[in-house]
Amino acid sequence: MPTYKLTYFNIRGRAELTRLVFVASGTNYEDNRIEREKWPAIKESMPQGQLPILEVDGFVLPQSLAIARFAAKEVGLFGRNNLEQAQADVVVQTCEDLRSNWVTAFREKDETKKVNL
Ligand SMILES: N[C@@H](CCC(=O)N[C@@H](CS)C(=O)NCC(=O)O)C(=O)O
Repeated sequence: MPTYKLTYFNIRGRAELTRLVFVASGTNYEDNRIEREKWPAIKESMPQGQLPILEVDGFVLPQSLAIARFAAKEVGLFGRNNLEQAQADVVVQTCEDLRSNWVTAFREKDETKKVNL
């Protein structure tokens, strides 16, 4: 089994789906949480200047949805045929829609608009 190190900020955000994949499958991984004040010092060393990244035996993968899909494949949660894999993709995409909508609501200052989002 490879070693997995997931690096993200100390929030759920774009890393939570991959964390859930690892935890649900009982897979050992390092949950490396970066505090915001330390981010500027390491940003330039990230492949796309953003988080999350997943290190797999030292190989660095960026992009949260690619990471989540990869992790699910690694641990056997990505389906046994094309239809099951499409269902897994539906879960990935739905989680991303929920995350994105939550961020929009979180940032909305107008309480009336926030309720109706
Ligand atoms: N498409 C990328 C977006 C990554 C992204 O926007 N990461 C944000 C945190 S959610 C980030 O690294 N922000 C800090 C920065 O851009 O300096 C993904 O899904 O991983």
